[in-house]
Amino acid sequence: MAPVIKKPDYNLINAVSDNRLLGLWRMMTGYRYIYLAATIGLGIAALSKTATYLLLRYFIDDILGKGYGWQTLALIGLGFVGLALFEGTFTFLSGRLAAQTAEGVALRLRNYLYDHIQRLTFTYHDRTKTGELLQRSTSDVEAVRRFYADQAIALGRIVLLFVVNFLAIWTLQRQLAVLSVAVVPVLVLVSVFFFGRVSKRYEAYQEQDAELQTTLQENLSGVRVVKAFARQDYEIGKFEQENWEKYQRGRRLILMHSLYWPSSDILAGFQMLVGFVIGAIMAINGTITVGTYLAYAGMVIWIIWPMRNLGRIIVQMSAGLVSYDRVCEIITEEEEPLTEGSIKPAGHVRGEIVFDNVSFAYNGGETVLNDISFRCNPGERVALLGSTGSGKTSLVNLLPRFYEYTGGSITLDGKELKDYQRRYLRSQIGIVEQEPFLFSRSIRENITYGVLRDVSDEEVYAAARAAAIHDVILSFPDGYNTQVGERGVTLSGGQKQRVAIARTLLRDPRILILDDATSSVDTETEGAIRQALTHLMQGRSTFIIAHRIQTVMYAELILVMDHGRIIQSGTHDELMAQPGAYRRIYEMQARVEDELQSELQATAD
Ligand code: TTP
Ligand code: MG
Repeated sequence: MAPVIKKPDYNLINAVSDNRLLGLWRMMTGYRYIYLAATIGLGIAALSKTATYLLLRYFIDDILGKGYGWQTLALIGLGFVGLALFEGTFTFLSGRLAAQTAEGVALRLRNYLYDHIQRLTFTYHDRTKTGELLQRSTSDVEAVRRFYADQAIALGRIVLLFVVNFLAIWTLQRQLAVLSVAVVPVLVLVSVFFFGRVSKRYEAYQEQDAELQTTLQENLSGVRVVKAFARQDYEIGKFEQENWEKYQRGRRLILMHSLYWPSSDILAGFQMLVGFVIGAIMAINGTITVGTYLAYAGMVIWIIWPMRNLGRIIVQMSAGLVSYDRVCEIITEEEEPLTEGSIKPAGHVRGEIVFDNVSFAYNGGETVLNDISFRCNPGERVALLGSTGSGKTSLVNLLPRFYEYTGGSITLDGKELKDYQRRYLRSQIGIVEQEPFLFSRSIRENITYGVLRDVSDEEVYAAARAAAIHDVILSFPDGYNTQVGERGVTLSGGQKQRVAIARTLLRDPRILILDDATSSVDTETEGAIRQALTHLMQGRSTFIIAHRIQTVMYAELILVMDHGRIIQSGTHDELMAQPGAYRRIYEMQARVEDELQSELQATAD
């Protein structure tokens, strides 16, 4: 079955908002009732706790020593047990429901981000570090998850405990109630003060974390280069420096936390002390009963301690909010519109391509292509030859609309390329990249990558034969099931290129782009591939980028490029008939071949 590519059912773009709390609220769509249930569970738990203290007061003041029978005492005992069970059960339920919400939101967020990142433009990926994306898709999502699982629910708990216990004390004794919340405004002020500071430091910390991830990720991908250049010490030093910076920023962040704790502790402790003492005096004077005093002492703890936690929660929440912003930055990044454009023919393209005065610049930079004009008739081969950096890759990258040309026009079958849907175009164009990438999957999976139908072994073999890789694959112990290591390191460069050629051929594209596809292959194998391709290229418009004249000489049109311009064009014979770069390259390569031949002769003799 062909995999159906579908967007996650929920579009998170709605959740992007300058008001972060509103955004987080929208992100909860579909889980709000569960979260509401979690809050209600909390409320019931809070009520049970308070009821326990009220029962205690009733027991001491109205039952104890008043000559009630054992039945009454047993009933009160049952009441205590029941309330404790109630509280425990609902605290548990509430935690579970909150976790369900948090995990659900995080799951959706991760899926969405992954999906979204797949759809971003080449330009975005060019300018974004992989480590940054990794960090935001993992660590920042985790901070958002904790926001729902721990912080938001804890905040709800604090508010509920506060309200319930305050009201309960209020019914017992109003002055006491007012007294017991006297420092709360100060606590809140202190929390808010730290909140702002922690936000900033946390943001700096996360940024550095992303930096560290990038360093690590690049180092691991480039491990061969590092070893080859014996730059381990330098790389270790660089990592240690980044790590040290993270440590410093982490310390500054923790400092804020550790400053907050003692200040809130002092305030809370002071508050309780005063409450207890004044309550005790009232009890001694007879203003309140002993039972009321005990109940008050119990309940006031559940006002003050959670309040003291308020600061910590608010401070941690700031992490969730900052991470929310960082995640939103990816969400708001525009996707590459794959299905935008009016042209999406039902069948295949013919492959008539006309460049008319095309110019192009990467991302608003200097132009790397100028005045490019040529025509490729359906089924013809166009060869691109030119020094490195002359713009060959850039030119062919315009065809699948990886990047948009900035001037002139390109038409495909007579219609402007910009009007074609990208997805359609890419289904018609097969490209063998200059540096092919293989996945850490089996060779067969790599070859059939991107083919949305069942493929028979015969088809796979045929493609592999054409790429002159079939016999090599069979020589591996597991044949086509051989796993390709991370980045295909178990294959040689030339073998990777040939697997990539097979992968492209299997897709049977109408337009074929071979960007230096045989650069890592020896002359003999290249000859074999060229022969097989000659057959396969028939009926397809093909762009061949190569440095060897032998590879390009049979093309119907040869373009010689230099500094982003076409300096010569024509067939092999036409170009040979005139002085210029092409003939120079030809003669040079011929001379090298000759010298090689005669040297071989000399050694053989
Ligand atoms: P390329 O088009 O990559 O040059 P090339 O393919 O002819 O070179 P080679 O034979 O080595 O493969 O580059 C042309 C210019 O464009 C060069 O100055 C680098 C620049 N460039 C970018 O700025 N961003 C890109 O993504 C690429 C591919 C090139
Ligand atoms: Mg190139």
